[in-house]
Order: sequence, then C-alpha cells, then structure tokens
Amino acid sequence: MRKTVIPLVIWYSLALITSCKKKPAAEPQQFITLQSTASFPMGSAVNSPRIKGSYYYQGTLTTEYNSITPDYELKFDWTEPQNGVYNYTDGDFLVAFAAQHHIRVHAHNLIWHQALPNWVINFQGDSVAWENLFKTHIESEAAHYKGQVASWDVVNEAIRDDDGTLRNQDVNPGDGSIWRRHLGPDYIARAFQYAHEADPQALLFYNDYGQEWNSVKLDSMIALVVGLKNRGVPISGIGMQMHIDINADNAGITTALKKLAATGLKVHISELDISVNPGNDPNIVFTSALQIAQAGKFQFIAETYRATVPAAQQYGITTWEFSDADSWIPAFFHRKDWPLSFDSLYKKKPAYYGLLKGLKD
Ligand code: 9MR
Repeated sequence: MRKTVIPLVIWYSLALITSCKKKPAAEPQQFITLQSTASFPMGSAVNSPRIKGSYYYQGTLTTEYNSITPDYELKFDWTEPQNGVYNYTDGDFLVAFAAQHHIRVHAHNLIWHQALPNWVINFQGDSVAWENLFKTHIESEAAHYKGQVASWDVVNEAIRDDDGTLRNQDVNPGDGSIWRRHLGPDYIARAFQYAHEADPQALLFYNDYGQEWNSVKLDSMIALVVGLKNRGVPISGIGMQMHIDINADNAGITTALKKLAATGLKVHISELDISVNPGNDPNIVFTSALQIAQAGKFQFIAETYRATVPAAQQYGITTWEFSDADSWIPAFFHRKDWPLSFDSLYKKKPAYYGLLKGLKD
C-alpha cells in the first residue's frame, strides 16, 4: 500500500493550526512562593540599583514578594540633598516599578535622626524656622508620593535604648535627635498630623527596633503610640524592625508581639534579618547546624506573628533585603554573616523554607 506522505510545509501548517486550536491550557501551575503562601503581604527592603542591575534580583523579588520598602531612596538626605533641591528620581523609579508589578510600597521614612542632609544638620534658626523646615519636608515628600505609596514610616527610631526616653542630646556621637532638640517632645504627634494632611489615605507607622530584647523601650514605645492614638493623632501602625540573631529569646519576641497587638494598631515586622554571627567570629563557617537554627528562628517568627497578631492587624512581614549578597550586616559590622532567606546567588536557603513553613503550618 502506498504510504501517504505529507509534505513538510503542510505538516508544519497543520501542527500550527492544531496548536492554535488546542483546548484551553491547563490551569497555570500554582507556584509556591512566600507571597502565595502568606495570608498577609510579604515584603523586602530593596534598592533601585539592584533592581536595575540584576535579573536574578528582580525575578526573585517579583516572584516572592508583594510589598517593598525602599532602602535609602526616600530618606531626607536623598530626597532633598540641598535646601529646596529635590531629588525624587530614584524613589519615583521604585514606585513605578512597584505599580507595574502590583507590589505595595511601604515608604521609609520621613523623620529620623540619621540620613540627614548636611544643610539640615547645620541649619541655624529659631523654633519657628525649625518647625517650618520639618513641616515642609514632611508635607512636600508625602504629597509627592500621595496615592503611590500605601503607607509611611513617619517617625523612625525616636526612642533611646537605655532608658526609653525620647532621643534628645547625643549620648554617643550622633545618637541624639535634632528633631527633639529643636521641636520639643510633641514633634512626633505633629509629624503624623502633617503627613496625614499631605496624604490622608496613607497608613502611618511609628517604626523602631529592640522590642524583643528591651522591655523598657518596648513599654515606652507602647505608651507613646497608645498616647497618640488616644489623642486622635492619625497613627495606624507600629513597625517592629527585628534585626535579630539566632540566639534571640523566643519569649521576648512573643511578649513584644502580644503587647504590640494589644494596642489595636497594625503591626508590621518591618526589617527582619537573623544574623548567625553575632559574636563577630572571623573564622565562622556557615555550618548546617547554623542554617537549621536560622531556619527554625524564621519559622518561629512567622508562626508567632500569625498566632499573636489578629489578622486585621497583620500589616505583613518585611525582611531587610532577601539575599545574603545584599544584607547591610556584613558591611556595617565588618564581619561574615548570612542573615537572609536567599544565599548570595539568590538560591533558597533553609531559612527560606523555615519562613515558608511558618507561614502555613
Ligand atoms: O540598610 C540601610 C542602609 O543601606 C542605609 O545606608 C542606611 C542609612 O540610610 O540605612 C539602612 O537601613 C536602616 C533603616 O533605615 C532603619 N533601621 C536600621 C536599618 C539598617 O541600618
């Protein structure tokens, strides 16, 4: 019998037609990611050069996370390097990137005693002039990003570690606050009011560190935010930074989360990283025992956040970057460390799986 030979060109045309007419593709695979697993937003600090410079970075970010916190792009020294000279280019890039990828922007920050431009540090003026500087900064930046960011860290790290009072004069070089010195103790309430007037839809946060190990600081932070809330100051939430290490006391973490949740405000774990080398050991090796301890701590934090903070108050968990290649810790403390969920080649670490497990089990 004569075989039917279909000329190649027809064969390809048929193949093309059948492939076009194919029954609807099966449901896309539901990839398991941090953001698909969590019942609240999963965030990372990011910076614009990394997004522009690496597809690994960009791909991991957009796959795993649905919230970002700009690392430096919205800080005062970056947005107004000289008096009246504004630089929103990098911040604008980040909010446009986030909008394109349906990512929430948690803006960071308006008022901090660090990351100030020299013209502010050297500013001479009476209390009226200082108030004007302060108000103008908050209003112009919050207005610029109005409608483009979901929330702001309005005031960052205003409380002292040693006695829980407001930073004021320097105890150690640079750790006091020019804001408190020039504006008086109620500057925090006014910062929230000015931010709210400029962007009434944005959720406004007080952000600080040390809640899990410093009960004096924790209690004064709670007194501060509850006092603001009771006065009708527009505060929506509190940020618990959580720059911790693998030895962090679990009971301290649980107590802090419970107390923060009891304020009724939203609670954002806002800058999480878990150092494995808090002792600055120059010969440290990132052994599997350390990797497992770190994974367990990530898991514990996610589980405890879910168990202690009511769903309506869960603003999300944000890590301070996501790859060990990009953590601030090795450079800042001059040591080896691996504090995040992805390794320096953007591969998932046990820490990633610990976090994932804590988000769902
Ligand atoms: O990680 C941030 C680093 O890249 C910046 O140079 C620095 C100064 O702007 O701020 C670091 O982020 C800090 C954050 O803004 C507030 N909490 C502590 C963070 C780590 O130092």
